[in-house]
Amino acid sequence: MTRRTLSLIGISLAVVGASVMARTSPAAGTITGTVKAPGQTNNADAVVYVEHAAGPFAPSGPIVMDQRSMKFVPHVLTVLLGTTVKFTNSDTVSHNVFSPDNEKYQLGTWPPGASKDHVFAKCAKFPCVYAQLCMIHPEMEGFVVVLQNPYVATTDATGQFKIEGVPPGTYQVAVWHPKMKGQPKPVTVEAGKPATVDFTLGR
Ligand SMILES: [Cu+2]
Repeated sequence: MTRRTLSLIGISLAVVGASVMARTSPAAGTITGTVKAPGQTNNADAVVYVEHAAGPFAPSGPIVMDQRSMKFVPHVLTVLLGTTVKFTNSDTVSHNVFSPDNEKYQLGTWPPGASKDHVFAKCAKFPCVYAQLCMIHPEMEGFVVVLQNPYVATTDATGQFKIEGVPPGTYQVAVWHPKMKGQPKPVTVEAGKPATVDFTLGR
């Protein structure tokens, strides 16, 4: 093998090395914390999200929102803009799916075991929140929250959340709740480290 061939091999190995580096990217961080929702039954269903992050982001899906035991499951579903949501019916009665919010939709009524897809393709100002209702059962209510990026988590009953895979940077982190409000806060994420932020919601 000539010296020239060897040096070419060296260059291609360096290029392969660089592309592997690019794919693994700098280590991502996490954002964790707690949301308190005073006066509510518990601290669940608060959506904590990064307001804006550099994209583009490709939605994966479809993501299921079920109607089960006369409830929308999950009660709060967060999706990236462009996501297809599959509305399923796991009950023994027919259900309907509609939303009175934003551009509105009425998907119709279907029997147990059937489903219908809907693409959340528009959002003028994030987050776009769609109250998810059923015309047959007025007590049923859920929410679809459409976001600009995938860096989001929903609190459990204790109010804890964990947003994973966030690239290093400084972000505005905001919170949405079905009944209460909170102020966004700046959070700096460092590679491989957990950043923390807490919220106490008000009226
Ligand atoms: Cu129903």
